[in-house]
Amino acid sequence: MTLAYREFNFDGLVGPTHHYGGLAEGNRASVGHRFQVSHPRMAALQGLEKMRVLAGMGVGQAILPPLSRPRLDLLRWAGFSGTDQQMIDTALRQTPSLLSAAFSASGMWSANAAMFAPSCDSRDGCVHITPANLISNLHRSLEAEETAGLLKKVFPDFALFKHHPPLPRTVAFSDEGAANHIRLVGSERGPGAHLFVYGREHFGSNPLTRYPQRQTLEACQAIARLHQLPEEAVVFARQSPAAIDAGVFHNDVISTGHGALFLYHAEAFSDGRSVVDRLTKAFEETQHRSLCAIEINEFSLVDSVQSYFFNSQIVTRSDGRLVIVAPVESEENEKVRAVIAGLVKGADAVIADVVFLNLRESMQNGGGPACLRTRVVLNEEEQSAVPSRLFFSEPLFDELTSWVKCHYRESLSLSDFRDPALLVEIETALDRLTQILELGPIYSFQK
Ligand code: SUG
Repeated sequence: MTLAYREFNFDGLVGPTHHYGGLAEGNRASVGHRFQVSHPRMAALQGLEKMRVLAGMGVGQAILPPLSRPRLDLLRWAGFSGTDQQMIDTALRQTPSLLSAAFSASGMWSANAAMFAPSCDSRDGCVHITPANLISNLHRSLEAEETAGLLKKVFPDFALFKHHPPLPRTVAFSDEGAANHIRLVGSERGPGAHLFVYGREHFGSNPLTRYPQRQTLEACQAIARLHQLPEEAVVFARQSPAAIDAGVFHNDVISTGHGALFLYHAEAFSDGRSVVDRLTKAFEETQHRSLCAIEINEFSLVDSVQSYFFNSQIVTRSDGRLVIVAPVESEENEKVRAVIAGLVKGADAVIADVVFLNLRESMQNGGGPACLRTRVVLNEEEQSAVPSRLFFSEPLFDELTSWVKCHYRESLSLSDFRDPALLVEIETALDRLTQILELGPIYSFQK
């Protein structure tokens, strides 16, 4: 019997402490908005609206709850002592960035939560999940263990889902999850072909870059092995140093793909010609059809980072046509807008339509549409093993919208972290959320 597979976008729900810490070096938006006032309520509503729009097109949509913040254990590790309140006050005075790291809502960018391999792709027929260790940034490294625990709740049948631990926390295995991975596939039943993108080779020589090279080749190779992907279906590619220095901190800021379509900027990769040749060969040999690889050179790396065009989501709507879901920043950039218009022009265009979404609150931290979701391809048996409330529905959207409006602050700045009422508000909100999602206690404060 051939199983039907469906791609789901699991979007990270924006957490109540969404703020701008300027914590991510090499991510221009993050650094550029350091300590500016954020709007958690609006951020969460913008994220929910994206889910509603995608679900409305017939795209598989599900939700991942936020991680619990603040992580006051970080402050204790760093030598602060006294009551929670005293630690927060002292940290704000002495090292506001560390305090910001403890409160970071960065788990919302679920593209960095993990890498997944569908069961139709792996040799053992299991769904493989490796949470990202995210060691390149302190605030993000705090996510790994919690994400691993959360994913075990979301994908609880260990006969179907193989949960690997995050890769060892060392520079050799620096891993940022699915943001550096693209699965391309010729038919919905799979198996697919896999592009893994890295910035640095631990056991090799590397070009000098001003900004961090977050993903290593060794991490990519380890995941391809752990996930039991056939060698002929896997391609490893190095990001171009020029892209990293233009602010391309993850590959999903400079190339993207869906189905048999691969869109990439001319300067995305080192030796880009060879990358596309290798990918085309791997795709054609494993999928028995041709890859539609479209190179974009009509705008610069700078335009790519400013517009976040490549961080659009390309999705299949219910009539089987592709739609590109782009951030409004792409519409505002004239050159990018012209390229999009060209892509969707004509009845036989590869992409049928474009939808622009306002995700500015997340964008101001460098998180576009594709950062807010991770793609998980599941067959029917695997879908039924996921807690059903996590799948998007209009009633759930209404409930979550009221929940956000009731519990989230309209605005936040760093000094608000001193307000003891905020900690109570967060716990009340997250406690209520686990009831709405019917997940039982998942947060440490609930145990
Ligand atoms: O890791 N920003 C995130 C953005 C992640 C975007 N994800 C993908 N491209 N898939 C990062 O750089 C900023 C947090 C702050 O500065 O407060 C931050 O972590």
